[in-house]
Amino acid sequence: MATPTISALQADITTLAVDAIVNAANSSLLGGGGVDGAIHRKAGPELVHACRLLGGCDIGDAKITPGFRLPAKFVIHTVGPVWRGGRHREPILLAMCYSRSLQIAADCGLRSIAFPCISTGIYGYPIELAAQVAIDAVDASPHAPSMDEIVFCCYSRADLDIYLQLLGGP
Ligand code: AR6
Repeated sequence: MATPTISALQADITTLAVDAIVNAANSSLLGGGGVDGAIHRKAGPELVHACRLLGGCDIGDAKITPGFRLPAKFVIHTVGPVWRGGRHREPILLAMCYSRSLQIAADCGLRSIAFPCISTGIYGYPIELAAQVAIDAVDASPHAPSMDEIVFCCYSRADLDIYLQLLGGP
């Protein structure tokens, strides 16, 4: 299988016309602030109706819905860990968010996926540590090779700079 293009960019993830965008949700899957709020606003009320049928989601797991009014065809909702100092399985749970999302995308035959910086906003995970976990999890995923394009979508320039440095970009 071909190697996917793995890149980082600065954007509002709700504008990306990829097969799936990933949502940094909470375990209720019924919406919230941050990127979750932005995704629900843009997708429209159909999204919360679809999420209600999913029965919530464990930390480190992921579930898929249509994208409704988003340019992305699907939303993969995952629940990152709350940062509690780093010794409460945060790295493994965060890595699971990326690997489970890729597994679901591959199972659904999707070819392009964009991730936000899961857990690094309201959940307080330090961005430098989270970005390394994210890159390592994607590299290690057996499902990554079935993708054409994997995007790390950063909301701030500072977050993008960290990804570009870790990815060895300019
Ligand atoms: N596009 C891309 N990234 C964004 C956008 C956007 N439109 N908006 C924010 N970000 P957060 P978490 C970035 O707080 O830490 C919600 O209430 C943001 O700058 O959205 O996983 C959920 O319901 C940061 O880099 O998610 C949960 O309760 C990243 O997205 C809780 O927040 C993640 O920040 C989840 O917290």
